[in-house]
Amino acid sequence: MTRKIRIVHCGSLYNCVCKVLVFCLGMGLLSIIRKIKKKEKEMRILMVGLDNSGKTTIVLKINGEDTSVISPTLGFNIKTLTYQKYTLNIWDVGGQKTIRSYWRNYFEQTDGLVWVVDSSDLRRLDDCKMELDNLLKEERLSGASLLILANKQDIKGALAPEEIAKVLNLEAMDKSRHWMIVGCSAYTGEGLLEGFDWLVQDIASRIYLLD
Ligand SMILES: Nc1nc2c(ncn2[C@@H]2O[C@H](COP(=O)(O)OP(=O)(O)O)[C@@H](O)[C@H]2O)c(=O)[nH]1
Ligand SMILES: [Mg+2]
Repeated sequence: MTRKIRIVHCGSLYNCVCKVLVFCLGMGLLSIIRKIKKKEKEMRILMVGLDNSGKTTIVLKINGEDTSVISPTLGFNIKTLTYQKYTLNIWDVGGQKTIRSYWRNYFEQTDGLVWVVDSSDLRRLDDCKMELDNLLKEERLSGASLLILANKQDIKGALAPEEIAKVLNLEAMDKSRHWMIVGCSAYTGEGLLEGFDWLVQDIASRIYLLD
């Protein structure tokens, strides 16, 4: 009887020790990851949106590169750049219909989402709304700040950011989401800094809260 009790007791003690160990390990790992991220002040930004909306052009423009020759992105580009006092790892992923299902491979550890809209492509706005709605259902992106860039404002007939916001029904978005919409042009550069300044500050206020 005593022995039985002892065995049970030992078993639960063993379980307990294991749980504590796993917990400590988890916390240790988490704090190490936090420290590394904090030290380097890194942010992971995912650029998504329909193909031809201007994602690649925007990344080049922000980085001060030539935007005159752009070819469609078939896989993805990663651009690492210094922005204010932060290092941004920008993942620019191809948006063609056939490869949109691969977007999910890039969701992990995303701090900021940039959803780019071609404001002059009125025909595909429904498609754009549907893809954005699907993306925002993704659990792994639930904590990411969302910047919506209403791009190609330099084109005559492009919808203003307020109109794009209406079409995308942004006001109906989950209240916990941090989001902003900005009108921009990857050609002239208008609006890009305003948008990225907001994004970087919003992420910093969450991740680097204890600075
Ligand atoms: N007029 C205008 N054209 C743009 C702008 N941004 C991108 N483009 C053009 O739109 C096309 C698609 O751009 P790209 O960056 O490849 O789009 P992505 O598929 O979203 O990466 C290219 O011909 C660009 O030159 C913009 O702000 N204004
Ligand atoms: Mg591209």
